[in-house]
Amino acid sequence: MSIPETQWAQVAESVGAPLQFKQIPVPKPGPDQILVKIRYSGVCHTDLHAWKGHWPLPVKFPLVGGHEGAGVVVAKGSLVTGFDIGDHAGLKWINSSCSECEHCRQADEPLCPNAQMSGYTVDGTFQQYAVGKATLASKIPKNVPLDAVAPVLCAGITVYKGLKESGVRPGETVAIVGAGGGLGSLAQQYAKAMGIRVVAVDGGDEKRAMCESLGTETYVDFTKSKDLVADVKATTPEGLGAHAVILLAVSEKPFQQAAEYVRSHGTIVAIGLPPDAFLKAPVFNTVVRMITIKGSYVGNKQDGVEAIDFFARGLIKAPFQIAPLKDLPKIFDLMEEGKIAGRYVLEIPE
Ligand code: 8ID
Ligand code: ZN
Repeated sequence: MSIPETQWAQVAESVGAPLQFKQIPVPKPGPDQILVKIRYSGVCHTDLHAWKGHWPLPVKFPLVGGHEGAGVVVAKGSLVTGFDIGDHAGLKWINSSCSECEHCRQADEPLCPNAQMSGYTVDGTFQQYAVGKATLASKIPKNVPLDAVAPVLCAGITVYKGLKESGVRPGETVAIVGAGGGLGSLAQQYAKAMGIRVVAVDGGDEKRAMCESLGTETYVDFTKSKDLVADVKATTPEGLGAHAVILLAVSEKPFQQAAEYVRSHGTIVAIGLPPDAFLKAPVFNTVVRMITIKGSYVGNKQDGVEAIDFFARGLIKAPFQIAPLKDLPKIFDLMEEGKIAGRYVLEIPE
């Protein structure tokens, strides 16, 4: 397999600078890395946060974003044993971790203080060829379509982990806030596959139609509801509230509101990362209703294996639209306006 010296990539020179679709060098894999010829890459709202410098964590510039990259292994370092040339692989948000700190030893590699993130601290998957540490890359079975599985590599794994972290059990009800977005569409599918009932919360009729097509029982439109708390509670058994709330929205309000419609003894899991936002809940109600509020951040290697396995068994079917890599700026515009129902997946030129 011949690997070129240069390749097409979407590059941001500095925070918020117009993206440039241009030729850059193809990276060479280090001893513990694989080089993946990316075929498809999902576009996550995190990529927009990175480009715009929304978070209190420095971003590398010039930056090639992207962390839902699915493709084919075309080269590997001398220490790599887990992949052969020609295998299908996924590059995810956690591109590498130290393997030696307590978090890594406990298989919590996303918490490693020295972790590198694809499309944030190292170049990601909005390019034809990208590198990642082999032991953190995902194996993708050959019969799994690379376009549809791309969003699973961040969105799918993250919501699957979040559902597990919530402790919600089969038969119970989860409120998914931001259900019409990329993470939300996958969260509905994982919840359904896990036997969990869903109240979808998002805005607009296009997202309503998408949520209904995914089999959600109820959709609460935050742009139309006059009393969101009452509307969410009314859909839950005995009107007592959702057993768990998965917060995926990119706005602060639901992060303050969830404590009002979560069920007593229920759990709120914050996953969305709106800039400069705070979680706030009244101490009295949190105590006397025994509410748990926690964060959840991507997933570890095993979460990745399990989430991809759900997909490979045909249990996860979330809508996605395909666009060429050169259209990334248009997709970021749509995302910023909240106009994307589900996920966009970029087709990377051969
Ligand atoms: O590991 C993590 N914690 C992790 C992993 C991946 C992504 C966190 N994220 C973060 C992203 O950085 C982003 O902040 O999750 C958030 C959602 O990512 P996404 O699903 O890729 O974004 P999207 O497709 O734009 O969907 C967001 C949805 O939120 C809805 C929008 O309508 C959209 O459908 N929404 C908003 I904005 N305000 C809402 C509200 N008040 C709302 N839905 C309900 N109520
Ligand atoms: Zn992501």
